[in-house]
Amino acid sequence: MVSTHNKKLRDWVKKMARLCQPDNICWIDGSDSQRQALEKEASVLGEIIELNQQKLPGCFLHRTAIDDVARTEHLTFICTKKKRDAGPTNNWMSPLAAYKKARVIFKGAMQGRTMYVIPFSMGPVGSEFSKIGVELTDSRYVVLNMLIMTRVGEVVLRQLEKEDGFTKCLHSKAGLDINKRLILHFPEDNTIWSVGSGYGGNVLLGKKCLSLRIASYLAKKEGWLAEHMLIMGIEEPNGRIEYIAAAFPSACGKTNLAMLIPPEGLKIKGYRIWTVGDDISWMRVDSDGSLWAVNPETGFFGVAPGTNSKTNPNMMETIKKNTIYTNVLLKPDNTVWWEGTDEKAPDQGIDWQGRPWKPGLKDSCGNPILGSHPNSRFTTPITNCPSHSFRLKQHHGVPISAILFGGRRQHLTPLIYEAFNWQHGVFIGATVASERTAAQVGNVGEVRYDPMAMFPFCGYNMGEYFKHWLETGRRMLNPPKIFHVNWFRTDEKGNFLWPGFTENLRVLEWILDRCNNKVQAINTAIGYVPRPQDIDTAGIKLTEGALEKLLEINEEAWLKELAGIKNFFKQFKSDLPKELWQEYDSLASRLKQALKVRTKN
Ligand code: OXD
Ligand code: MN
Repeated sequence: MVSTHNKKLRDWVKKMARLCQPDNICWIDGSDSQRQALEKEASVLGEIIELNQQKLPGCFLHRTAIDDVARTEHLTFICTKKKRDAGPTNNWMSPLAAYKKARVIFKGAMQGRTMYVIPFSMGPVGSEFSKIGVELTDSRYVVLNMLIMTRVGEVVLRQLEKEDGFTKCLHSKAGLDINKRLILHFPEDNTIWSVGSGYGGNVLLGKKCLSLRIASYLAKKEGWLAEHMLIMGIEEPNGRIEYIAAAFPSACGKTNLAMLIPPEGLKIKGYRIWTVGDDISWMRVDSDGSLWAVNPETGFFGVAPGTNSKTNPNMMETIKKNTIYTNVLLKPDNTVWWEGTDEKAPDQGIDWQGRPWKPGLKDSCGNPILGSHPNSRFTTPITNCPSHSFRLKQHHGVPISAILFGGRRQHLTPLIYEAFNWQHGVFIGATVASERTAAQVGNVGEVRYDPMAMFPFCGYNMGEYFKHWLETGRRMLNPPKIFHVNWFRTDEKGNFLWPGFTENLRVLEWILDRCNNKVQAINTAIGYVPRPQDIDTAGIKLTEGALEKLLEINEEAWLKELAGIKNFFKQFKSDLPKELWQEYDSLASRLKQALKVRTKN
């Protein structure tokens, strides 16, 4: 029986129980026995399906409602007293209106159900980096996922007795009705309310809601950074490990990059990758004047389709056990399949909607019916990953040598370029743009600005967020160098110019060489670009002239891009730091100058 002396916590649980009226309250202690009992219960009730335990030990399948398969950004709100504090990029509601609206939906929503109390720590328990949350939920699926993604249970309650505050997270599936779905963040109250959804990104409240939206607000207040970034260590041939953090909008290959296996051509040099995290990085300036980072999570919530032993062999290994699959195809032998995995499609199966499926099925409009949803997922422990870092538990995190920003762009941005300095790097981060993918509701393929890949995740005014980045740079003696990468540039026929995946290590190698002042670069209008000969291409076949094309800068196209940037920036009005307009003007004049020189020649 779990208990706590924390009166604030006990009172809050009672108050929320009065609102939601569950039949029972069950405290999650983090033990294997309790988890196993919940797995059994959820299986009996049909909430999860136990998979083939010989082939996939400890693995289960879950299906969400068909209109509940991705984060619903249009139903996600930042609720601050002043609208300006949420900024122009967030949906806003006043706290009063939001609580009132949600309270009606939460009222009695847990009748006939159990309310689970999940005390969790984002980051190693007791570390200076870490934050504690408590999630109340009526979903066993949420409990089982949180047990993978966060540190849960007694140990957190004991820590909470030494600490003051925690993030109050309330979730109910309620009727899983999209018309009564709300994902509400109250940064001023350190509170999250999520109702009407069962999709991970909306309901695993430690993840996007706490670790990014609420944490970014706390980070601004307390002087650190909460970012949508992977963290990886690259062990160099001399045995030294350099850590980088990288921000990419959803589904740009962040997870694949975080755990890549060095390609054949580079293996001979002795590189090795250490995975610290694939999604979120909390970073602090330490007394050595450098930036240090921890991954607050303990698991991956990865996208299944397209994951295979070419794109991500380490992940294929990771998800063989203790994994919860969501919305993938169920095969007759009780294992799972998704589009773009290694094996060819089974002759038959049950699709993500629970219907009989076979390859080649078409809907009434003639479109293929997929076996798994394009945003189907797996939740899996990071320690299953063969490349997981031995520093995951360190309270101090890892020192960051380089920060990468990236987007999915068919044209314009070169394979890699480097910022002139921190301020220029913040401008590069603030102007990241990417083509939309299936991880978000909306039109796939549409280009949108996604500063620092935080557009959907910044819990306050992004103008203030940019200021915070600039200020953080000023506090560092050894700021990480900042780079921008684009793995997705295509030729005129739409073919990718760069092989990507494991081969991206060739670009990381150049980045490390730049961090260690080992290699020169070309000074261009947009930043430092590699000399083609400095990217090691041993063992890959690029088409004739591909590398030059990948590194090409088209000043005219960039000048057109500036118009889009201007419009994007204008929405922040006086909240946009003047330094970013300075960078904008400098870039414009460098581009015009370069264009003049080019046309003269
Ligand atoms: C995610 C996302 O689920 O960024 O990680 O959408
Ligand atoms: Mn993400």
